[in-house]
Formats: sequence, C-alpha cells, structure tokens
Amino acid sequence: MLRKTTTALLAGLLAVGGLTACGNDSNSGGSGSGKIILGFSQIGAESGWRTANTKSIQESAAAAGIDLKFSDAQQRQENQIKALRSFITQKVDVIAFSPVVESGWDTVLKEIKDAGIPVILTDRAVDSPDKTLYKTFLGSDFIKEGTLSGEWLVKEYQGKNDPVNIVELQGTTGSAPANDRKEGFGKVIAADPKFKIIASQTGDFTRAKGKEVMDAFLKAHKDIDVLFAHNDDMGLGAIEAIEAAGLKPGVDIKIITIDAVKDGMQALADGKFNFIAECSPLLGPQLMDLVKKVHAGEAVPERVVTDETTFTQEQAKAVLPSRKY
Ligand code: GZL
Repeated sequence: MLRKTTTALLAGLLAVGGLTACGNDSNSGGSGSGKIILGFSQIGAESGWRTANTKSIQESAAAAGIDLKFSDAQQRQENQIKALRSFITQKVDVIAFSPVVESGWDTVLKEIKDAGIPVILTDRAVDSPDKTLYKTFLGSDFIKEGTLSGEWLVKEYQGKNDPVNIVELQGTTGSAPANDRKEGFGKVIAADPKFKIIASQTGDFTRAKGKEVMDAFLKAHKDIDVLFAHNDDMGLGAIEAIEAAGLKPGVDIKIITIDAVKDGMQALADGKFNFIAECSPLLGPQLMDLVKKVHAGEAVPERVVTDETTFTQEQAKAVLPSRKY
C-alpha cells in the first residue's frame, strides 16, 4: 500500500514539475532565461546610416537586458524572409525588422502572426493592407524628409526664373524611403515649372553606386544645376564623380541629401553639400521600450515617428563636434 501511495505521489510531483519546466514564464523568453528574446532582421550594412542603426539596436538591447538574435540580410529580401522564419522556429518572444522593400511580406507576416509572435516594423514600412500583421511602425516620416528637401530648393531659387535642372539619385528601388522621399520632393518642386528633374536613377543607397550613376549623369548632361540624393552616402559618391569631372560640388552643382551621418555633415560643413534633411538611425532605445511593452501585452501606438531636423552649411559647422553618428 505504502509503495503505491509513494509512487502516485512521485508521479504527481513529476507531472507538476514537468509543466513548470516546459511552460513559458510570462516574463521570460522561450529559453526560460528570464530574458525577452528579440529576433531582429537588419537590411545590411549599405550605408553609414545602417551601420549607426545597427550599433544603436545592439547597444540598446544589451542595455535593456534583451537577448538579441540579429541577422544581416545583405540587402536581399529573400534573406530577410529566411531570417524571419528562423525566428519562428527559434520561438523568439518578439520579432522586429527593417523591410528592405515595401512589398512581398504578407505571407511571412501571416506565418509569424499564426505563431503568436508580435512584430514591430523598424525604420521602413511594408505595404500590407492588414495592419493586424504588426503591432507598430517605428521610423521617420520619409515624405516629410523629401518635402523639406524640396522646400529648401524652392527657397534657394526664389526670385530666379532660369530653368533649374535637377538629377536625382534614388534609394533602393521599391523601398519606402525611396518611394516617399521622391514623392515629397516631387510634389514641392511641381509647383514651379522652372524646376525640372532631367534624370533620376537608383544608386541603391550606396556610395559606390552613387558615384557610378552620377558619373553617367555628368556624361549625359552638361547642364546639371542640382543633385537630390536620397541619402548622404550616394551624395558622397556623387561628390567624387563631380570633382573627377572638374566641377565644384556645392557650387557648380548644389547637393541636397538626407540622413545627416557624420561624413555627410562634414561634407556640408566643407561646403560640398548644401542642405541635409536629418533621418535619425538612433532607433534602439525606442525599439527596446516598444519590445518590452509589446511582450507584456501593453497597448502601443500604431505609429511612432522619430524626431528629426534639417541642417544648412552653417548649422553643420556648429553641431558637427557633438554629433553621435
Ligand atoms: C532610412 C533608411 C535609409 C537611409 C539610408 O530610414 O532606411 O536606408 O536613408 C539607408 O542611408 O541605407
């Protein structure tokens, strides 16, 4: 009798123990480590902006005690989709990513939703109509960045009636920043027919491609007045092409860019850029705050817009020493 009772008691204890051991404590990641596990799919390392963004995310995760699973997609959507699926398999607590392009995410986002893992869009947006596929979108207002760039140009040429020939280095084809910056800028300059975009092509947000495409623009057009580059890195590559053509960047060809990374701000302070609309990469702290809230089941805003400003050459000279990225 005694043996039976002991066995039953032991079986009961093991069963309870088993439940606790494999159940997920509401405050810990799948590993039961007590830490939230965040899977982050990063686009790549294509620009100074991206490098600063990665540093901000990695440092903020460590500071927040969040276990970060980080993957670099080398700017390829298929690599991001693979990484997102691996996060499902790893049973991470939260998934965040910067979608390299706007389209083609619905299927994998539905798989993540079916797995019960919340998603935070970081930096760039997706064009999925189903807003239940992600909890929030943290990032800049790219249309505003384009608008501010156009407004500076309109002001710069106020009272002048000669034609203003513009060439445009677009960001990655199909990406939210490229689409939206082009839209914002184009809407503003459309108000005055003297502004004409005589050539527009992607430089994929990289210096090398920016130089290559600007070189082609210079060979095809002898009357370029302005370059609008969707990021500093392409603008910096364009400077090399402009100087190789014997022209003075910032003087013979005015240059407007977006980001305000250190090298871009240096070019602005040196008079080789004329205007920069800031796009902050320092999203890490806000992202980790959102990760904790989302993991705890707290409500978060559908959209979190990052604070940004703009810089002229004089302003760049003043703030350059204190820039964090
Ligand atoms: C914008 C970001 C863009 C930057 C580029 O938030 O996605 O990608 O403007 C970067 O420098 O490559």
